[in-house]
Amino acid sequence: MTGGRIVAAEVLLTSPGRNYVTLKITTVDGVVGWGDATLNGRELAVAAYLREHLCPQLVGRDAARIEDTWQYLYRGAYWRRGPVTMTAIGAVDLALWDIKGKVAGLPVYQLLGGAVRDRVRAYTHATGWEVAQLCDAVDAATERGFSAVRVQSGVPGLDTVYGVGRGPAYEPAGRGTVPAEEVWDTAAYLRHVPGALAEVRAHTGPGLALLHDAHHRLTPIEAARLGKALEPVDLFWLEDVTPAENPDVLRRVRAHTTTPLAIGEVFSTLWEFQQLITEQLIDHARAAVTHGGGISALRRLAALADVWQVKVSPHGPSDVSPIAMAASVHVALATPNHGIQEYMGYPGQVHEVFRHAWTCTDGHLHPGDTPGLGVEVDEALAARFPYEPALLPVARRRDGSMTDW
Ligand code: GCO
Ligand code: MG
Repeated sequence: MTGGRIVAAEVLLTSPGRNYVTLKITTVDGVVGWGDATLNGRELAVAAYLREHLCPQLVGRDAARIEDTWQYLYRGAYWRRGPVTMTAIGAVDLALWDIKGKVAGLPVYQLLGGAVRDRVRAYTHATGWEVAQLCDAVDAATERGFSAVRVQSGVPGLDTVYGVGRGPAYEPAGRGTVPAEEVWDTAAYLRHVPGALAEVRAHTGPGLALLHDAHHRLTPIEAARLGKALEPVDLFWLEDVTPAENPDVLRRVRAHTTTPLAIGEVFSTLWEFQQLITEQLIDHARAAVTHGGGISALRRLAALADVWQVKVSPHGPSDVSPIAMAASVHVALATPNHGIQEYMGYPGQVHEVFRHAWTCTDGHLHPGDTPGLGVEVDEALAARFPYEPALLPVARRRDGSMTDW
């Protein structure tokens, strides 16, 4: 049995604490595959892309032909690449791997060649407006068993800072149809962050892996300066130092600092990574499994990255659904040059709507041994949490001009 023809492809929207878009593919044999199609703040664009354009093409296709379907949808779009297209293709790819695993009676990592490690190292987030609070949050993470923690601190004079929440958990997307506006001041950030992170390092001692996300906000020379200033902190990585559009600028950053760099959560295809990898401008490729075109695409990225000693360390905030998290962890378990998996955790009843076999214990993830991806969606429960518009914030400089959030 190979899985048979696809007889239905449907899109579900649910919001158990935050919005998720889910693709459900059913075969003639009654096998169901699940894919994550969530693109934070632009959910309905992907839902429409799937419903209007891809689902009708999927019905009647052979569910077993994963790579052929990927090529068909990618090349067939003509208007290829881009986050909406690639998230939709990624969702289809995940659902088809889920079906293949269920038909074979094997977890997806076995189909990818089997485990190359016993468990997948994860990092989680710690945030604090004040350094003391941040150190407490780091301690809370290490008490949960994490050996790697992303640290984001408040900046004096700014009321809102990327990555730092007002409540117990940080969730950037805000409800409503108009985005929240934040004020950003790079000079204040650069004055404060090296000292704040040095205090965190003094608090933790040398062993703990510390990560920091600059969230696309710096110019090349500012990024170089920050990387250099952070060298004594011994970061595991400094993430998204410059905006994603121009990879060439990373050459300047690299010329000035040995702080490891991680980039790629907003990338959609292998080609956006090509120069960063082949010129060794980054140390970690941060693709998200769905946003980057699925398991099939992430494996291609890992193969290219391996040649250049770059690690693949996928994106894993709360907007990467438990289905995509499962897919990411299956790939991680079976991929030699996997680096680390981000695990932010999930709000609300996400774990009940998406019942998952993957586990996060002692700072490590494991996909479990359930056939397929190992996630089943409780559709009745999902229906009790209807989609509500939510958007990521936008950012302005102190003079009111727009900048990168
Ligand atoms: C990360 C990311 C996220 C993004 C979010 C946007 O490294 O986890 O930067 O926090 O901001 O995924 O939707
Ligand atoms: Mg990031």
